[in-house]
Amino acid sequence: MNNREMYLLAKEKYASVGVDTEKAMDELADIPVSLHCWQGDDVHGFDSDSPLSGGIQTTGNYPGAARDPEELFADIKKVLELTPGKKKINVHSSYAVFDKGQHRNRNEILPEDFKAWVDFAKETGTGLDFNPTFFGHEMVKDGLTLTSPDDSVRNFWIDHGKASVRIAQYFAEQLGEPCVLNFWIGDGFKDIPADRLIPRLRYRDSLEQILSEKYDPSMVKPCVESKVFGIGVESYTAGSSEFTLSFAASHKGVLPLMDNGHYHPTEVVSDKIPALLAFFDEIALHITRPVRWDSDHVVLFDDETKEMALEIVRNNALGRVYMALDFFDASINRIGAWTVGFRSWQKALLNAMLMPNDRLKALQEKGEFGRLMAEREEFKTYPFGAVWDEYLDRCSVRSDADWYGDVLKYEKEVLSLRR
Ligand SMILES: [Mn+2]
Repeated sequence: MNNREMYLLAKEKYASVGVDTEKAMDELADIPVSLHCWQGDDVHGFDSDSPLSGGIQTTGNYPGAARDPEELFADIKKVLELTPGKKKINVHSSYAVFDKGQHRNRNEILPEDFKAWVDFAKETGTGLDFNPTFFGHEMVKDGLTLTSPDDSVRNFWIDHGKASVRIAQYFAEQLGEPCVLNFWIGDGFKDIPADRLIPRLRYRDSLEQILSEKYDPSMVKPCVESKVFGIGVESYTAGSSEFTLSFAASHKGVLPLMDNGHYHPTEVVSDKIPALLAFFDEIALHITRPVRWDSDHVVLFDDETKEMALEIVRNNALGRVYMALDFFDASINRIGAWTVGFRSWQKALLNAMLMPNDRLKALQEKGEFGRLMAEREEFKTYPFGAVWDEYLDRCSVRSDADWYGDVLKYEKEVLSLRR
C-alpha cells in the first residue's frame, strides 16, 4: 500500500471521531516555527573570537561546523529542504555579516549588518526573528552585562539592546511580518550573593532603557526569557522566572518567553503554557530537550514535547504563541540534529491537531475520568504516521525514513571538505 492509500484509510478513521485531517494539515503548513541559526556552528557566530559565556556550553566536536555566513546559509538551506512547514530563521546578533574589512562592535551594530539575513529570508521565503547576544564577548565583565555595577559595561550592553530593537524593526519592515525580539542574559553568581535585589533592579532599569527605543509594537515583539541557573552561575540568576514574568506582566507589549530547559527538572512548561495564556494575549516559547539540566539536546517527539503542543493547539492558541527551537548538539551531524528537532516539533503539532480534543475536554467537564483515560490511550495508537507521511508528501519533503541518507550525502560532498 502506498502513502496515499494509507492516508485515505487514516483520514476515515480520524473522521469517525470528528477529526478533520485535511484541516489539520492545512493549518500546520501555515504556522511559522522559528529555526535557530546557532545549531549550525555551535553558537560561535561571526563577530567575535571570545569563548562562550553566560553559563551555556556546547559539547562535542563533530566535523563540518559552518565557519562563515556562506557555509551557514548553505547548511540552513539543506535543513529547509528536509523539513516541512512554514519557517522563520532565528538570528543572534553575533551572526552579523559585515562587509569585507568592516567590523562593528555590538553596541554599534546597524540594520545593514544583517542585510545578508534579509536577503536570505527573501530568497528562501522565510521570516526572521532576532536576539541580542549578551554573551561570548569581552565586555561581559565578571559574568555580568545588563546587571553590571560598572556603568561602562552596563551602558555598552544597553546600547547593544537598543541597536537590536532597531534591527528587529528593520527585519519586520523588510519582511512584512512580526519579528520576535528576545532578551536573554546569563548574568548571575557562582556562589551565594550578598544582595539579590540590586542586580535585578539594574536589570529592570536596563530593559526599560532599551525598550524606550522606538519600535512598532504590532511588528516587533519584545520577549524576556528566564533561566534557573547556568554553568558557573549556579547560585543566582538575575533573570529568574519570577523576574521575567513580572517584568512582562508589568510592561505592556512585552511577552514572557519560556525555554523548557530553563526550569528545575521536575517542572513542566506544558503546564505553564495555559497558566500564562490566562493572563497574556501572546507568549513565546523556546523548544528544547533538557537532559537533567539545560543540556540543549535535540528535540524529539517525546511525551513532554507532545504535551506542550497539545496545550497550544487545544486552547486555540496557535495565533498567540510564538514558537522557536533552541538547541545545539555538536556531537552529531548538525544538519541531522537541526532536521530531527524541527520535524519533531512539527510532528508534535500535527499530533495535537489530530486529537479529538473537544471530545476529551467534554469528558473532563462531565467528570468522566475513567472514560477519558481509556479513550486517550486508544487515540495514542491511531494512524498518526499515515497522516504525517501525507503531510510530508504535500510539502514536497522526503517521507521515507532514509532522509538521513541525504544528510550523509551532504556530509560527504560538503561538510567533510571543511577542514
Ligand atoms: Mn532559550
